[in-house]
Formats: sequence, structure tokens, C-alpha cells
Amino acid sequence: MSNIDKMTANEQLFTELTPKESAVVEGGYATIYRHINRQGGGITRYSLDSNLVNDGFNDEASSITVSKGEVWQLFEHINYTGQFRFVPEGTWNLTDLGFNDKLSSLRRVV
Ligand SMILES: [Ca+2]
Ligand SMILES: [Ca+2]
Repeated sequence: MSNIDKMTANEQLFTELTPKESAVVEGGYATIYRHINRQGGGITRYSLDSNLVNDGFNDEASSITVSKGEVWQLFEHINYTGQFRFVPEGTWNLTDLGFNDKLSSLRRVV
């Protein structure tokens, strides 16, 4: 499915939900970056990603931005396994968390 097809599918999903349900589904986001200080290009996820290998982002992330009011859990291995870190809202360098170039899956927990 192309990105445009995905966007269209998401729009269709949201129009079928009540405003309150849409707010829950939309939530916030986490953007991970290849280098520290949000450099090197990033990808954004809105709820979870079980396998960053498929995104060409395995063991690459060095910084992350978590949107307001959320907490994300970062995992060393795919499918939410291995060592992990909890990251609250804000921008963080994973070098400071002992988690540089380790991230392989992630999910929103709050
Ligand atoms: Ca990196
Ligand atoms: Ca890893």
C-alpha cells in the first residue's frame, strides 16, 4: 500500500469514529532520529512498531521526541523484547540513556 493509500485509509477510519474515539486513536506520536539532537532524518510512529528492521531503522536511532503527555517504551530487540527504556514527553538523546543504536521496536504505553 502506498503512503497516499494509507493516508486515505486513515482518513476513512477517522470519519467513521466519533470525535472522542478519533482523539484516542490519533493520540500523539514518537519520532526517532538516526543521530543525536534530532539529526540524520527520522521516522514517526503513532502507537507502535514491532520491527524497525523493516523500516531500515534497526539499531540506528540515537534521539527521540515523544509528544506531550505520552510515555513510550523502547526495546532492544524486535517484538518488544530485550532491554528496554521508558521515555516520557520531550526530546532525548539515547546516548544519555545507554540506548544508542539499539532500538529495534517501540510502543506507546501512556
Ligand atoms: Ca545512530
Ligand atoms: Ca536492537
